[in-house]
Amino acid sequence: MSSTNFPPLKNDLILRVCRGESVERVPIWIMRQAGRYLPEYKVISSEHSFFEVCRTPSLACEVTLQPVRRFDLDAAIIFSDILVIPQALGMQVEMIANEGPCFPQPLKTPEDLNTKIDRTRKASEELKYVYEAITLTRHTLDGQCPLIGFAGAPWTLMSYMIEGKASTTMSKAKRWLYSYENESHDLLTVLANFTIDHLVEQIAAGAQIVQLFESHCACLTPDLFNRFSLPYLCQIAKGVREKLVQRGIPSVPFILFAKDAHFGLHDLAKSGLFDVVSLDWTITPSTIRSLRNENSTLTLQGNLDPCALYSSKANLEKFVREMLEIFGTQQYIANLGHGIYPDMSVDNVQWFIDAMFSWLSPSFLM
Ligand code: 1CP
Repeated sequence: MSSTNFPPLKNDLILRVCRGESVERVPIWIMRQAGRYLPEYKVISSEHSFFEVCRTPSLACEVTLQPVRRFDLDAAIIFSDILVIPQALGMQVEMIANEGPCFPQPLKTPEDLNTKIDRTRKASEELKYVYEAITLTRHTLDGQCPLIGFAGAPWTLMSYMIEGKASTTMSKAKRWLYSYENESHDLLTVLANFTIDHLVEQIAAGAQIVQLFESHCACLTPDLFNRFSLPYLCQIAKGVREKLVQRGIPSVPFILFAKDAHFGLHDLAKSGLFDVVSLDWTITPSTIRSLRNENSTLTLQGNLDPCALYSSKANLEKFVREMLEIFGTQQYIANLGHGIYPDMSVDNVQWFIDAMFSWLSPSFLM
């Protein structure tokens, strides 16, 4: 299937917002919109393992389309996982039902960097299945809405590779930052370079936006964030753009989600490297206003507490109104402050989307 000649886009609202253009309505998509809260996803995942779905383009395409068939969403996100990168570098990753990812042989000492990771591997060879899924999905979407590609940021990947699974303290991974500083930078550099190639290949295959997830900032001090996360986020944003220029591929909007990195948001906004900064639900209205002042071209995304989806329809409408009062209706993409949980109801997701749809930009109502 060709990664050119894609069907024309019928809904480019989110792309216009990312470019800072004025829009008639706030676009909306939901982090982890494809997943276990959808009955149709549960059918597929009862028949196929998680990584089998990721590795089979027709299944990944089907699961990506499920939420956009059901809801009026303004973007689809390709079904994959951030952990395909450690896998591609040679590490074994298992997905344990109701628990999450598990690395049976995590990195324990810096010597493991020479034995458990194969630096010679290339994204273009190891992750072809992701790019095939993107091309197929972009054709099958038939221009309904743009397709988002994504990757996990280096620190988040490094923390899984060392912890071996989700952790609240991240103390094993943080031990590396304090005791093996050079080796930590070595690993983060390998991951950043691989991530650049993975995002460029996704764009070459048809992704129309990319989002980088730095999900594990909550355990970092501002100093650790400045030394071990921020430089790599910036390196990736620059590196992707440079490689796209070299390959003659038009650039696409870049969204950064650095969860719990409140101490780093101003630097991220000021850097001018990201078209969109996605915010979690802990961010205060005054921080949101100051980010807007910091960089007038920046689009913000977020930040409803996912647990607000447990509330009544009337309360959800109130939360949406409050969000719009804080963010405004321009340079803003409505989303949750993190991914949706498996026990959330599809009706409440519908109410959230309906509530967003009922708010049109005042300038377009005149
Ligand atoms: O609609 C979509 O967003 C689907 C695509 C997607 C994305 C963007 C999946 C499918 N995973 C991700 C990103 C991802 N994966 C992140 C970054 C976003 C975030 O912070 O949530 C992270 C940290 C992971 C790692 C991961 N994979 C977790 C989190 C575990 C933890 O440490 O808390 C889990 C549970 C997975 C498995 C997974 N990935 C995706 C799905 C639908 C699932 C559930 C698997 C299942 O069916 O049981």
